[in-house]
Amino acid sequence: MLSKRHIWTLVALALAFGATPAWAETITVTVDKMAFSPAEIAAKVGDTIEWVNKDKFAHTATVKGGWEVMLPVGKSGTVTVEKAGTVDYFCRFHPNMKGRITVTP
Ligand SMILES: [Cu+2]
Repeated sequence: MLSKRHIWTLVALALAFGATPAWAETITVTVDKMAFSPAEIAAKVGDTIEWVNKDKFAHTATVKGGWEVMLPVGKSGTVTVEKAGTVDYFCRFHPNMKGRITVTP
């Protein structure tokens, strides 16, 4: 039989851990007015970057020789960073749109 105290402990654990591991974060980058904002972010290995396109145009987050995330109007896309280093990305449709992710272990 679970006591009230035990139930609250379980609720607290569920809130603390949520759906993803406690150490993994989601970092949101807004895409609007032909720019990534913030343009430079810091992340840790295992974190997820989410781009939310609030612009009137479709965009991408593209790494030369690497991954590409399509960002249609009003949509969002994610990438989970899996290794440490600096990742420079740009928009394939508007190559002057640039962003940088600095990933630490
Ligand atoms: Cu673009």
